[in-house]
Amino acid sequence: MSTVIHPLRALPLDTGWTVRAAGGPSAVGDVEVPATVPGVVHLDLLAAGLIPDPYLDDNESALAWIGLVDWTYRTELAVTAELLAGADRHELVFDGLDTVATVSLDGAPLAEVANQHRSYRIDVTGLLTVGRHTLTVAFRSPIRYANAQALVLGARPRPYPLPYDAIRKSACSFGWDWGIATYASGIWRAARLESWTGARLAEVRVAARPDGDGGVVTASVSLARTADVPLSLRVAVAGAEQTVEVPAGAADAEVEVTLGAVERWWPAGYGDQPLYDVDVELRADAAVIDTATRRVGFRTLRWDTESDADGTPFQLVVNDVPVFVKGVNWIPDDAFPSRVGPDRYRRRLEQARSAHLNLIRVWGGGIYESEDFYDACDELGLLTWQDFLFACAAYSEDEPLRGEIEAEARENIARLGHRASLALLTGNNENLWGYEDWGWQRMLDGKSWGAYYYHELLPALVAEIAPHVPYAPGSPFSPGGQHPNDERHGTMHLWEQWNRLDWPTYRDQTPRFVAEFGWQGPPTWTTLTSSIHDEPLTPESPGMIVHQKALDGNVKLASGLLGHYRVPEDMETWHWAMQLNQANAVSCALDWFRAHAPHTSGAVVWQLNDCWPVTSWAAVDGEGREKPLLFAIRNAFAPRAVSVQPAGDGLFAALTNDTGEAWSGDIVVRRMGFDGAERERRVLVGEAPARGTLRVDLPPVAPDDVADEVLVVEALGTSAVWWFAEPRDSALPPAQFAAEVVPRGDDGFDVTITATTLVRDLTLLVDKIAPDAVVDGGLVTLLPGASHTFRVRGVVELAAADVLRPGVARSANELVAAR
Ligand code: BMA
Repeated sequence: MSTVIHPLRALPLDTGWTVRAAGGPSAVGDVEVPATVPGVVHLDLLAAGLIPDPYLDDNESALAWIGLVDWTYRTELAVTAELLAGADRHELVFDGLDTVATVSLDGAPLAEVANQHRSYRIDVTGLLTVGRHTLTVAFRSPIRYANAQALVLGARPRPYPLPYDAIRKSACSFGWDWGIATYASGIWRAARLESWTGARLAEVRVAARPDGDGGVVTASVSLARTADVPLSLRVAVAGAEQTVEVPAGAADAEVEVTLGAVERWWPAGYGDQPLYDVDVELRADAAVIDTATRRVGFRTLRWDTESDADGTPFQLVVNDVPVFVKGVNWIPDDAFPSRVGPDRYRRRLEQARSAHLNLIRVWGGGIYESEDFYDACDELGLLTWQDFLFACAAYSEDEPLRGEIEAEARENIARLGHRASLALLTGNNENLWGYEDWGWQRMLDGKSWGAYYYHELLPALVAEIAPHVPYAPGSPFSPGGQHPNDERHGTMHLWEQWNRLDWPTYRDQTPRFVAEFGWQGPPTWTTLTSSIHDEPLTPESPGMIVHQKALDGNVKLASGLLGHYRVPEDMETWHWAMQLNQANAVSCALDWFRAHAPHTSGAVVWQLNDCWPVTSWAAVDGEGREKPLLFAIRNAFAPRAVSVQPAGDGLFAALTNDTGEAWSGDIVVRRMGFDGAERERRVLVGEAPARGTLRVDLPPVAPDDVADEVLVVEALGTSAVWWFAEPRDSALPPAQFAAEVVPRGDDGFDVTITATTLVRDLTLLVDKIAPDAVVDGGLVTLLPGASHTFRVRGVVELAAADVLRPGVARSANELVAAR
């Protein structure tokens, strides 16, 4: 007898939802409001006009009650005879529930869930009859649940008050040193009803590897079945295909497809990103009953951690080419991540790529991002480094956490393992370091802290599910078993400069790989003033303090400024000074780390993005506007860059050439007065190999007046300036320059600035001209008589007067007393 098997059908459950408070201190009573799925409660209350925008002023504390409330979502499920016909299994599928909830059908509980980081599938076969059914998802207060669980699991160390480590929910949703606390609840990812017969693809694991000029794709699937029928599995990629028979009863199948010729996938800056669709079909008789597609790229990738004379490198090698990692750390792009769709991911990641970045580290206190994020990374050549979701805290190894962590890890390794961009999985953020240095051991008193996850469970799961993906137990981590944050071994996080020392002390360290370091600065002026309405607005006014989450943040901002600039008296100049100092700090570090390649083989800036409007380490603010820091990264990571660095009593020039072509030529070294007069000129010759760094000792220089001279080094088609004195101790004159604007049709305006005086770090804060305006660069130093052309987009009209308006074209000069 042959069974007729119908293809899997999916009915989206994205309509008709409502949500209401079901318990706890609701400030909106138990009113039922329409709910968006996917989404969270805050966004529904906001859409209903019941709460103000959480991101404005101090609405964060005014809305903290939301996290103490139990929220119940409800919708009606209209079941038709057609829906029931031809399927012997019906399942409710939730791609993400945030977080602790009971799912019920017609009032009868079906499942208890407690993990934001995984999906759920609930069998409702036999419960569905023709007619209307009520589906509810009743969330419990995440704060009250986490507190109760912390009592059950035992107290453990962490740097923030609430026990985010006792619940499998994005750590930063409880607040972070850049993040608003939302304690959100909701059906935060898609939900659907799946109906199928016989079998479906339960898990699809794909791997692609180059093989000479060709490539090999392996697809391994796990099946869910209701019937012991024979099946076949067909896998097609780039015109080649293979089919295997899957005997009745078999739960797994594997297909290998060999391709004669494939193009290699490269990280940004090293080549193109050709991607290939792998189409997987499950068939019963001749009929296709389930399908899946995974996009792959062909590249080899490894991290070289073979110890050397200096310690242990952490050198990325792609397609046998060593890659200097130009990275940024990534946090959720919105404190309500359900709002972030493909366009927003793409825009943010294009901003990253425009700054010559080639790696994005998805930090462990956030989320596993959606497919849209990793799609964009694959397409843009942005390597991804994904932390497993543990951050800065000790985690219990007991149930229910233990089982949940295994389930979420399995699911996400299988989901992401095929990605061309996926370069590294790491066990956690800073937990190995915390265990060593942050006084945890006394507090733990022998209790578990997560070592089992980082050293046993996670590496075993990676080896089982995606053995081709590199794994490291944590960040920072030393591969040879040394202290996890040892400068000589593996990855390092550098925070002392921001916390305690000043930024020139980055030059006291030559780590093998910097996975985190950064400096704070306020968001763009437009973002700041549209989210904080203090009157008067000062660095310490109430809203500014709410939107500054770092421990002693403002004190560190001020003390970090003093070595370089005078403290400005007015708010708008304070804002510029802090943004500039942030950019200067990161420039200093990046130039230094890059100058030491390949001993230092990568620098990952903390952090690319923000999740709301806040003073933070980000380069792009919470409304997506670019801070001067992004220009600093763009300048420092240019494919060909020169910097001047101190070495003992002297100086050296570092010529970094990340292009595939060697460079040779003159290295022109000029000592110049601030007035533009050349005082001394030396010409050296040198060769910067392809993908290499040349370090050249500069002849001794003896400035006549350190406050009034610079050293300019020209090579590689670019140049660098060395300042003998900090700006505040220098004779920088009030900046004088002229602006000329030329329209470029649909492509914005060219703004040419010609300097009369020396102008240091000229930057156009174009958001002050129009909120959506963008400019292609900044932090440009011009010698007297020199000019630079910026491209400004996102404005309809632009005149020189707009650019010369107070507060728009800014420089370091104005933060220095005129002499
Ligand atoms: C590191 C990160 C984050 C934090 C950042 C700035 O510790 O891992 O936890 O936001 O520093 O303090």
